[in-house]
Amino acid sequence: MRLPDLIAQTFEEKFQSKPIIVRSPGRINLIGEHTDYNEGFVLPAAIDKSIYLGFARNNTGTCRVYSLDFEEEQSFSLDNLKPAKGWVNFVMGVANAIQKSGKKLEGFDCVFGGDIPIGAGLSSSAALENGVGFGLNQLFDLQLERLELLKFSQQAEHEFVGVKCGIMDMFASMMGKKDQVIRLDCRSLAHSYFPLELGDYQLILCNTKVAHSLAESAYNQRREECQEGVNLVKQQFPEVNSLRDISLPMLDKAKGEMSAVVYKRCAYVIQENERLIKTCVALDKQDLKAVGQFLYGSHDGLSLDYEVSCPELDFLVDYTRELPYVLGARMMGGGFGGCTLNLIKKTDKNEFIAAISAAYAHKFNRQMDSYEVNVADGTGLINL
Ligand code: GAF
Repeated sequence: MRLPDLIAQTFEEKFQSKPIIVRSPGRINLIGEHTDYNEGFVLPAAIDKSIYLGFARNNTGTCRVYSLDFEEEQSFSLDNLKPAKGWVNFVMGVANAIQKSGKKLEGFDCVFGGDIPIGAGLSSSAALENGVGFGLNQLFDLQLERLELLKFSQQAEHEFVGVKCGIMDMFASMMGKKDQVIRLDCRSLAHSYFPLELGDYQLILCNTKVAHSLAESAYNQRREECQEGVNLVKQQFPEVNSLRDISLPMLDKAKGEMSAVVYKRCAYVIQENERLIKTCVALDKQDLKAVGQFLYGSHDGLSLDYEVSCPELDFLVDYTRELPYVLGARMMGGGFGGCTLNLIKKTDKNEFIAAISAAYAHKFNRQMDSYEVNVADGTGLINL
């Protein structure tokens, strides 16, 4: 049975009413990692792996939410919402953000489940938050724009989940368009779409299947380190507001004031923004070899300077470096586990997956997963 049908069927069994069904996708990011919260650029896209959610009003003050994947039901009242434990925070966080904006919610039932691998760095949490916002907007006719909804998703992440994430994941999931990559300026939220034309090449994700526990604390710490760098550069260049405004020569002028760690974090972000701009030029010229080199450059920066990689991710990227049919690879997302993104020749896909899976299993005594991803539309209603 297709996932949306399964959601509808489960909903009717549990709650005895017919739901509306929302699809909300995960995302990939071609390049531009840890640049979003530094007001830089990112190059993500929504993918064909999604969470599906069914919603109906229940005419009470209580919300009942069932997770198909966790086989667990949670309920909460809309009065005085507070962070709790586990996945229900993603739902409550969005409901809370909507209510704080002055919009009125009433009791609802929800069933959700999906095929975005959890903890793989494909933004299943942003997909869920966007799906909740989108569904409640429809259900209660709140007249909220997509841009408002995705900001509520980010607010939920900050206030209920405790991760001070940037805007990239929710933006890509909500605003994605089939076969198009989004070039997003995370300062102004100005964005443009362009087709991802990879010719004989395609993107394959390799999932390390590890999620090191450092991820959340290190993420917030990186944000603080970047801010510390900005504050120090600002003493000499008062016009500076974020790393986006800082060039390497400017950073170098303040180098004596900052720790070596803060310096390399900031240098990475500045270089990653430059790499992204060059990647757009290379994509425009269909120069995929150059794109591949920028992917490796991004990985090296993330691993050595930003220090958000891990042995499993490094191994998967290093393994590809000598393979003639791989143009580039890098870790993707927040880091400390999850997936690598690989630009590989279509004809060598099977050989690639077999070889890298065997090498990974041999090295870590653990199986990796691999996925072909296609670029898909963002969050929306679907008809069964
Ligand atoms: C995570 C965050 F949620 C994003 O905002 C972004 O910072 C990313 O890590 C790193 O680029 O996915």
